[in-house]
Amino acid sequence: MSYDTDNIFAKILRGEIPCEKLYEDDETFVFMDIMPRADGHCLVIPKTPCRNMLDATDAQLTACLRTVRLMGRAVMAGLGAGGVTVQQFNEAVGGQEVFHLHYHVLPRHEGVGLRP
Ligand code: DGP
Repeated sequence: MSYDTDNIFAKILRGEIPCEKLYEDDETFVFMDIMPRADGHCLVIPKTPCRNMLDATDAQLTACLRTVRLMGRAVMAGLGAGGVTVQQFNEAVGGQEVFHLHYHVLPRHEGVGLRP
């Protein structure tokens, strides 16, 4: 499967679509999910083209997971979350809707389920 340079997250990276940015470094970018399933639900993406985890380089995976860990620690400390759920989907059959690699970081609180 190829990478579509017109996917929504590529447009966000190019600044063509607005987003609520939380963090960026040389390799990754983090912004709020437009349809949050938990308070503080954000998305971690690589800045370089990558369709999903199946075509990611080791460097892209390492950079993304380092940022996922950073955001996980941040929501535990900053939002008082009791835990963090990390989700990642590959291809339409696997639940992927936007075809630029992304990790969902979902802050969790005791007794509070994820919204649909
Ligand atoms: P999935 O590929 O299944 O992981 O779902 C894509 C996620 O991206 C979904 O939680 C909603 C979010 N999303 C889709 N379009 C936009 C957008 O334009 N802006 C932002 N911030 N999030 C989006």
